[in-house]
Amino acid sequence: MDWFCLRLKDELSVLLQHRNGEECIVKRAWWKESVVYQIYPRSFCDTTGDGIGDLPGIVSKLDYIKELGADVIWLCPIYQSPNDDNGYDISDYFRIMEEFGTLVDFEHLLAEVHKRDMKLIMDLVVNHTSDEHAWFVESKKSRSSAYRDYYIWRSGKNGGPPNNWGSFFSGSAWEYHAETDQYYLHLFTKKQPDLNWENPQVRSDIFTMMRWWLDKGIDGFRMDVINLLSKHPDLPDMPAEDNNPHPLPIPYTANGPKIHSYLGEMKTEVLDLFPIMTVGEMPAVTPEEAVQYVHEESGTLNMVFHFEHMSLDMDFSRPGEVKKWKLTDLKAVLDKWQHSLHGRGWNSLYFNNHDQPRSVSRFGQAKQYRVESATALATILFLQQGTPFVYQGEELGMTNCAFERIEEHRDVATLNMYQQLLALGYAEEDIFPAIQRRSRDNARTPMQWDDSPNAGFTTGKPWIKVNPNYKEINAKQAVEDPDSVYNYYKKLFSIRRHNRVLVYGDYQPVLPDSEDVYAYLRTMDGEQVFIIGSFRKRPLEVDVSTEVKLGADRELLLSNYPSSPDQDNGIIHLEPYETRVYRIS
Ligand code: ISL
Repeated sequence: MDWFCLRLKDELSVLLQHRNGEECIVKRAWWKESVVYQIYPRSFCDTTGDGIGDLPGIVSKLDYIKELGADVIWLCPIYQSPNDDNGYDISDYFRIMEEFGTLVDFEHLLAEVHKRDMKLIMDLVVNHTSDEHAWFVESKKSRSSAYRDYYIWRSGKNGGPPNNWGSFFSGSAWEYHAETDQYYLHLFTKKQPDLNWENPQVRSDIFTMMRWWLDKGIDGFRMDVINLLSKHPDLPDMPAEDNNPHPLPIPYTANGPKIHSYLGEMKTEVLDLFPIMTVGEMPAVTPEEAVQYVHEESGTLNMVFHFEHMSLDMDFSRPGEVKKWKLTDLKAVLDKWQHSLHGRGWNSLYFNNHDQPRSVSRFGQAKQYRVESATALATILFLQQGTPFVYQGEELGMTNCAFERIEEHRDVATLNMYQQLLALGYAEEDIFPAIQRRSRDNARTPMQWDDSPNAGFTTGKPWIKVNPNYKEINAKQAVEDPDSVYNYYKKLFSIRRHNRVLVYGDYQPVLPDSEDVYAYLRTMDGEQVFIIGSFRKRPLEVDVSTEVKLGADRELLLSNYPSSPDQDNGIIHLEPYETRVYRIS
C-alpha cells in the first residue's frame, strides 16, 4: 500500500486483525466513535411547573450533556400520544406531545443541539400506533374501511381470540371489537394496535413520515422493536405453557419472514438518502441474526440493541421474579456478542435505559459501594467494541427507587403485571418485592438535578415519585465533586475519544472463568489497552501474568481509586469494585 492509500485507510477505515490471524477492514464512522445520551423527556427537566419534563427543559441542560462528553442525544418519543405507554403509543407522528411543547420548540432544540456540534436521533415507533391514531380510528369503523388493512384484524376462533398469543404487557395479544365482530392484534397494550406491514400503503406512509423528520435535519432513528414488524403469515398458536394461557409469540413475530425485505425497502426509500445513524432495538435476536441486520456491507441498520444480558437476572419460570446472576454468565453473553460482531457489524453498549431497573442496583452495590460499582460497571462495558449509550441519571449513579405502594407506580407494564399476578393467585407480599426490583418505573423517576425540592426537576407536582435519595445523589453535587460518577464518566469518554483502539480494537477476554473480576484486552495496530474491574466487596489479589504483559512502561489511563500500587509481576491488588485501565503498549 502506498503512502496515500495508507493515509486514506487511516482516515476512512481501520485494519483489524482477528485472533485467528485473519485481517479485515472496518469502515470508520461518526456513529461508531460517538457516545449517545438517552433522554426520557417526561422525567428530564420541567420548565412549566406542570410536573412533566419538556423540550425547553432539555435545551436548558444541553451544556451539561455536552460537558459529559456525549455526541448524540436520543430522545424517547415526543410525538402526540394519549400516553398509555408514555409516548410509545403515537396518535400523530407529525405533532409534538402538548406537555412537551411545540414543533417550534423542537426546531429550536435541534438547532441548539447542532450549534453545540452534537447530533439528535428520534425514537421511531412503527410496529404499532396508538388506538387513537386517525388510521386506527378509521380502521375500526367497518370491515370495509379503506384503513381496515392498516392493522391486523382477524375473526375469533371457538368463541375466543384468533390464537393464544400473549402480549408483552400481560394478557391476550388480541382485543375484541364488538361493532365489527373481529379482534385486532396488539403485542403491547390494547391501546397499541400492531400495524400491518404486509400492506404496501402502510410502508409507504411510514417512509414518508420518516423522510419528513429527516428533512427537518434530525440525525437518525432509534427503532423501537424493529425486528417484530413481520408476523408469521398464518399466526399459528403457540405451544401451551403451564400456568400461562397467553405465551409470548416470539417465534412467530421476531425476525419474521419478510423483515429483511421491509427493512431493505426502508433503506432504499429513506435511510440511504441521508447520512444518518440507525439503531435497531431487537428483542429475541441472536448474534448471527443480528449480523444480518447490521452487517458492514449488506446490513440495513447501523447497530443493534440486543437484550441478552438484560435477561440474566430474570426468572422466566416465575412471572416478574428476579434470580441471582453470575459474573461469568454476564461475561459469557457480552463476550459472545463482542466476538460475533467483530469486523462484521456494529454493537451498542448499554446497561440502562427507560425499560430497565438501574444498573447500579442490579449489577452493582447501590448502598456501600455505589460510586465504585457504578464506575466499574461503566468501565467494563463502555470500553468494549460498540457505541456507548448512557441513560439519563446513569452518569450520576442514580439507583432504583424505593416505591412503597402500587399506587405510586405509573408504568402500564408494571400495573398490568401486578394485576396478572394477583389473578394467578400470587400474594401481594410476594408480588411487590419482585415489582420493586424489576419495574421500569425505577428508571423513570425524575432526573436529580440538585437538592432543592423535587430534585430541581419541577416546581410543580412531579408526575411520578422522586427518588428520596436526591439530596445525596444529584447533578449539582456530582459536577462539583471530582470523585463523582459524573466526573469519572467524563474521563472515561475522553480516553475512549483519544484512543482509537478502544473504539475499533480487537477484544480479548482475560480470566474469563473468574467470578471476581471482569477483564479484557483491546488491541489494534500494535497498541494494547488492558481493562479490569472487580465485582467483589472485599479486596482481591488477581494474577493476570500469564495473559497480560504489564511491563514497566505501562501507563495507568484511568482508575476509580486514588492510585494504588501494583507490582510488575502481573499481580494486581484491587480494592472493592476497583477498576483500572492500562495502556500496555
Ligand atoms: O420493557 C420491557 C421489559 O421490561 C420489554 O419487554 C419492552 O417492552 C421491550 O423491550 C420493547 O420496548 C420498547 O417498546 C415498547 C415500549 O413500552 C418500551 O418502552 C420500548 O423501549 C412498546 O413500544
